[in-house]
Amino acid sequence: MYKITKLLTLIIILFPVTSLAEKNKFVSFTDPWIKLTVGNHKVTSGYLKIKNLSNENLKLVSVSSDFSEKTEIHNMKVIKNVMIMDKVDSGVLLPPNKQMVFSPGGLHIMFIKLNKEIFLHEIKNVFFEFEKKGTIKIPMKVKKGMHLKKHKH
Ligand SMILES: [Cu+2]
Repeated sequence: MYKITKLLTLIIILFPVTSLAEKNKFVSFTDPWIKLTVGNHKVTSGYLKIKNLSNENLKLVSVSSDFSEKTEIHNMKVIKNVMIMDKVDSGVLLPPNKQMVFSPGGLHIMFIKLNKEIFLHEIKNVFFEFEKKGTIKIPMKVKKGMHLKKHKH
């Protein structure tokens, strides 16, 4: 009996995130992927397209994962002909029916201090938190990335 109670507690704790992810109708996600790390780099980035399917403004406030110590939303900007990364602290606003594109050379998800090795074609769960809407779990696939010139880490 004790074991069953424990299991039920676990199910109740895990349920909110997964149920929201499966029943989510306010956003759609296209081609979510994570760049395969080179050598023993402890930092990598993730990309995808997120479309707002609702008729109200959405705001992506944070992203998290269980394979990195920190996960941040970054943007690239050019200063004196050199592309640098800029942390986005205020979240990303997504108007109705619009799409936000996370792509190499632009907006991206930064996984910092990886706590385990990631492998090619592996699927990693990443959690996207939307203001007033909650958190959605997105499976992201590990792929080989193209090398970008002038990309400073
Ligand atoms: Cu970055």
